[in-house]
Amino acid sequence: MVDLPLVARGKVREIYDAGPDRLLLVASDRISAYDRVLPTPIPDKGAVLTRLSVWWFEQLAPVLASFGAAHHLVSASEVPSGVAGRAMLVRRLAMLPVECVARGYLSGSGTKEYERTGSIRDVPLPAGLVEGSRLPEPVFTPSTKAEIGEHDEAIDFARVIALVSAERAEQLRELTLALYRRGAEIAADAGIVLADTKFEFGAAGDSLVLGDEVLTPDSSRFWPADTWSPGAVQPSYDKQFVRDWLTSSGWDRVSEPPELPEDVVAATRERYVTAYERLTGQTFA
Ligand code: Q0T
Repeated sequence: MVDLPLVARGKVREIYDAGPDRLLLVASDRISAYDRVLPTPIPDKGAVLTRLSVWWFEQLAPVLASFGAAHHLVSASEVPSGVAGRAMLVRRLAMLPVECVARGYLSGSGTKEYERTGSIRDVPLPAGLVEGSRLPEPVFTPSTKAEIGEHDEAIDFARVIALVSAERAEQLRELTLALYRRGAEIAADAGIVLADTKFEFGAAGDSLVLGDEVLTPDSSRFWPADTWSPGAVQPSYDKQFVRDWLTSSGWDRVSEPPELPEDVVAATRERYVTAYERLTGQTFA
């Protein structure tokens, strides 16, 4: 499909060497659930996520510019024909060793941390919050990439400083929160709660460059705004049909995951396309 050297393979995407200062990021149609890649692809998922990412890079350009930063996208059209529509040609960067997560809502590991400490990372929070609660202010919750198969490891701000310098750590936190706020505002207009999201940055001299894919359902928690109701785990905008079906299938989450039935695949594809169309106001076609 691509006649370039493979640099890295993730659960649902691949990275290829596209020249000394270029990489090709290819999004597959694979889907993961409960930390496992399922055997059944979701048609067009890679294309939807790529087009969504490209659209977000455009939306976020003013926020990036206000920080003297940029994004890594070079072209989504000048890509090898075998992966047309689901690939991005990007600037090759020196990636910073910090996963920059912003959370505007309490969920998952954030809820656990809050229940244990009353804070999230270095930020004290009011009492009485529950799974799904909106936070008074979005919080920067960095992590470091774990070994393959492991979950990312939460780190405090002091550890970010130790990894990238105080000046850069501050910059990462402020830019991450600014990007999250803008993303959440745009998502809200589309009836989608952006609960949290993860950004990855590279450095180009003194400036930050936003890399990776951005604000997709694979890098973020998207919740339908109309059913948002704190107090329980919120349904996922994109993967809920898959999770519900896997749960009802009797799969033990240990053995090979089962093939998804056609109607679950179709409903899930529809969710990805609808998210794209609602966010961008464009038809996916
Ligand atoms: C990267 C240099 O591990 C990753 O993906 C697994 C398939 C994430 N990753 C990103 C890079 C990027 C980007 N994006 C870039 N622009 N320059 N490296 C490497 N791994």
